[in-house]
Amino acid sequence: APSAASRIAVVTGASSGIGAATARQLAAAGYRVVLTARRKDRIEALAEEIQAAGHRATAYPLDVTDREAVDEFATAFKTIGVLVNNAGGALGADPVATGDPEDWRRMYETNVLGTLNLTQALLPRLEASGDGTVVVVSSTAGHGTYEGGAGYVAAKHAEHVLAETLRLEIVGRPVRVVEVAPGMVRTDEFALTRFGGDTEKAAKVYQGVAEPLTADDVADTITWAITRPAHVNIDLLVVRPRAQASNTKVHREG
Ligand code: 8X3
Repeated sequence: APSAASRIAVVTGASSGIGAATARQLAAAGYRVVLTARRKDRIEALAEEIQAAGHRATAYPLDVTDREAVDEFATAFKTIGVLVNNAGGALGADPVATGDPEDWRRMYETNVLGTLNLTQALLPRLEASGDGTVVVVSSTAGHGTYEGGAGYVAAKHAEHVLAETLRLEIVGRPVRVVEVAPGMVRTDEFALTRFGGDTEKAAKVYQGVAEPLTADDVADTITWAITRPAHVNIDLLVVRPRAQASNTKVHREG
C-alpha cells in the first residue's frame, strides 16, 4: 500500500481510454485518484463509479494546455504521490508534405506542453510527498517513426526527451520518472479522434489484428511500475500486442 504522504494520484486525460483505466486501477491499489480532463460529465461519472466501488476519487475539470488553470489546480494540494501524464493523442495521418500545421500544433500543445505544464506545476508537491512518481504515457511513436505519423511521432519523441531529461535533472530528489510507451491499443476514441470521427478509417487501424492491447493492459503496466518500491525506477516500458512486432510490422489476418 502507498505511504500516507504519497496517497494522491493525479491522472490527466482520465475521461476515457488508458487514463480512465489507470484511474480505476490506481484507486483499487489504494490511491485517492484525482481525475482530470476537459469533459466534466465523463470524469464526474467515473469518480462516482470509483466511489461506488468503495474507493476514493474526485473529478477536477482541466485543460492541460491552459497553464493558468493548471497552476490554480496545483494549489489545491500540499503533496501528491503520483502524476500520470496521459492526456494527449493523435490528429491526422498525413505525409509531411501535406500534413496540417494546425494538427501538428495541437498535438504538440496537448502531448508535450500539457505534460510540461502538469509536471512543472506538481513537481514541488511530488517532491514534498517524499516518494513521488511522474509517469509519462508516451507511445511506441516516441521511439521510431512511420509514414504518415510525423506530427504525432515528433510530439511523442518530445515527450520521451522530456522524461529522459527530467530524470537526469532531478536525480537525488525523491521523485521517480517513468515512461510507458504503448504500441497498438484499441480504445474507444484514439483512432476516432485521429481521423476526425471517421469510423471507417478508425476501424482500419485495427482491421484483422487478432488482439490489440486494451486500455486495461496498459493501465496494468502503469500501475505495476508505480507500485514498485520507492528506490526502483522503471525508466521505460515498451508494450505492444503480440501481433505487432514494430511500428510498421503488424500481423493481420484475413
Ligand atoms: C499509438 C501508437 O502506432 O498509432 O500511440 O502511433 S501508433
